[in-house]
Amino acid sequence: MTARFTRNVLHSAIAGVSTLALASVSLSAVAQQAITVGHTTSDSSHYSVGVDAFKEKLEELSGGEFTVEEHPSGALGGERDMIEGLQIGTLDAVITSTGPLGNFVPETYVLDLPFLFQNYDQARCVLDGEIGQDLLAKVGEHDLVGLAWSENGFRHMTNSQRQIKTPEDAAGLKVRTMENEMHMAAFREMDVHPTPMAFPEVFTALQQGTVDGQENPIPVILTSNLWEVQDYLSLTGHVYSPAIMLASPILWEGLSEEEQGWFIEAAQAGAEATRAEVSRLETEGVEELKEKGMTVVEDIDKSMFQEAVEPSYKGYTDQYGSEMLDRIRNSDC
Ligand code: EAX
Repeated sequence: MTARFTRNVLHSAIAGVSTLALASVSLSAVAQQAITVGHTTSDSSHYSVGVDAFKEKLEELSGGEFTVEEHPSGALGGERDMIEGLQIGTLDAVITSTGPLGNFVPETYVLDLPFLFQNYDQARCVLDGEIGQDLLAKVGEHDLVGLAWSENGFRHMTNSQRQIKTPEDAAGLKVRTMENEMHMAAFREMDVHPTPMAFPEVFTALQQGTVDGQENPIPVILTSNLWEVQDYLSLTGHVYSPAIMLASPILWEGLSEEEQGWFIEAAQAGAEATRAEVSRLETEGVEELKEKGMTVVEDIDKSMFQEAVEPSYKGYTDQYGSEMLDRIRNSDC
């Protein structure tokens, strides 16, 4: 074989290899897909801890085929806006409380009833069991994809006017609530004036005195700096606030079965991390809020609040029946 021929063969082989290498590099660059995940709490919140864990697990399972872009602090709108965004495909995934979810999936309203769950273990047990899985399936019937139940936490009342020790102390206050008819009905039973509002508007509304108070779990009160505009915190724990990681059906339909499995496993990893952070902040966070100057009422007789809001259950069962409520109450969780 002449030297020239050998050289030509060599050159074309090198050219071939480099083209192939270039193609594989560009292919892998093209193949990597960034998944946008929105939520309303800050990038130091319990949801953000969950996004980090979701990202790590999804990148691991997909070998880098998928990566995650977090959009915290309501950058993409309130929870209701973002859920609507999933349905039309303007974002890929959301971590949201169930606050506005009942407007899309009425079956989940049962979870928002006050004092339904007595503690975290019971709530997590129900959501991770058959009842929770049935409700995730219901989410799938409403143009959304329920990836996993996450957690917001037990909600407590804050306000700028006075210490709340009894339902009577709360009467007359204008309190921001989520856009959730179960929560609003419960507050009306205490003669509180519920003012539904998307979370991104809450800090300013409190700062300007448009509302006197709001109610949220410790992690939200702490990491969204609500202590800057609220003087009093009462550990009412009046309702357990589930969170849920939702995906857009448009994203979902484009995934293979294997890829869908990766998303579910990664969402579960995220939920686990969020729950651990909620548990940590449920205790450490109260001390931090005291150090930031909040007056914290801890010795609350919850039975007084439970009795006051009990009549709101009738409104729920009149409209939605008691089947799911009975299942939860009779569960062995
Ligand atoms: O999900 O709107 C609320 O009060 C929620 O707790 C908040 O957006 C975190």
